[in-house]
Amino acid sequence: MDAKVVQFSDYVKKRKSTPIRRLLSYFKKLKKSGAFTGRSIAFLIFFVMIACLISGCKAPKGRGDKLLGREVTVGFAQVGHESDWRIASTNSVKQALSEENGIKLDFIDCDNDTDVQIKAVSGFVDKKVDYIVIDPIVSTGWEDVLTKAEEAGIPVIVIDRTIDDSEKYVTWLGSEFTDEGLAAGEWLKNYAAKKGLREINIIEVTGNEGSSAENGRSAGFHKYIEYEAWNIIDSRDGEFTEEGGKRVMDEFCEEYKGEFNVIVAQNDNMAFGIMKSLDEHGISYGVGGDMIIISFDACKNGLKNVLDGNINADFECNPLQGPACLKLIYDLEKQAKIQKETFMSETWYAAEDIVPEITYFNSMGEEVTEPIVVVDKAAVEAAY
Ligand code: GZL
Repeated sequence: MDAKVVQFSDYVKKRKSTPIRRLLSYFKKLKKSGAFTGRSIAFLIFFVMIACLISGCKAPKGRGDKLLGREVTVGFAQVGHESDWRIASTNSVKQALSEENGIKLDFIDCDNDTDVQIKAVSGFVDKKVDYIVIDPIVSTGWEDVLTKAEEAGIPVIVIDRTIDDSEKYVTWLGSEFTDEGLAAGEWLKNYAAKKGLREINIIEVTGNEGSSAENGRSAGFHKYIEYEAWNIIDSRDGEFTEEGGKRVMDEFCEEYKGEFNVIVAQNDNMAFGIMKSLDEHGISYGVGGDMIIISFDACKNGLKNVLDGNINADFECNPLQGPACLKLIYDLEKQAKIQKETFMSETWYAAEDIVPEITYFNSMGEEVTEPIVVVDKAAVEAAY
């Protein structure tokens, strides 16, 4: 799916005239007919306005009222604010689900706390919002609160991470995380062959345990560890944060220094913390370094590090889901048929042109060939 930023108005024809415009043109015709003087028409307009105010007719607040015919309230329970990816995701949704587009957004940052997130969703049901959007911190524990939403007749849209223990949501929009892990494995296999690396000894720093992003990236990459008989020395949870990446890499440097030559960071912010730790431990990394670093997300600062040769490869996960989420709400308002799943498009990046493309079997069992894009200044500029 193309992640270009689209405005809500792309989906609706602008109205040619409004009730107010029609009323004013009627008064102009009255004046022209000579039936009423200008002063009496002014009085007439005044009384119509008073009548309108008394009858409580609501002047539309934003364009959205006109576009949707009503103001739609949406509760959004976001994972937190742990990474550049997350900030970009929040901004994309807030920009799309805006008053301008006819949406009243009730946003809750759940700060990576699963209890807070369940309570937030339950609270949205109590508030009788029109729609609920969830980016689930973890993929389980959702049946009860989704049943409550279903019984209240409130459609739930899941974005980014998946819910794996309940079907009580209308649609999911996000990335195929397993493919990200598989693509990283296939890239490393080709890169190691081209570099003549005999030994692959891996340290893995994962994201939030139990999140579908962590589950998918681990499942995909570990297929290659198995196929290629690579050696994985250890794997620990860095919670998708820079501090978490630094903490885990400090531990690994103490426990395994000299035993590993590949580091897999399941997002860029952990890679930033990992690089800080390697610097402190005097360990070189990236292009020409002792450590190969593979990362995920491909945020702007991540791609800057690829361009600078600090990160060898970065597998994009696209956070710009706001416009597509707005489109889903628009379609639901129109009772249009919607897909149960919508996938974002993503790009695979590298610092060097040693592996121009990769061919592998994706999570659907299809053999795919995908380009590896060498990062340049333009790619960094265009990144989220
Ligand atoms: C992936 C998303 C992950 C990102 C991290 O879709 O849920 O969470 O990879 C973010 O940067 O914290």
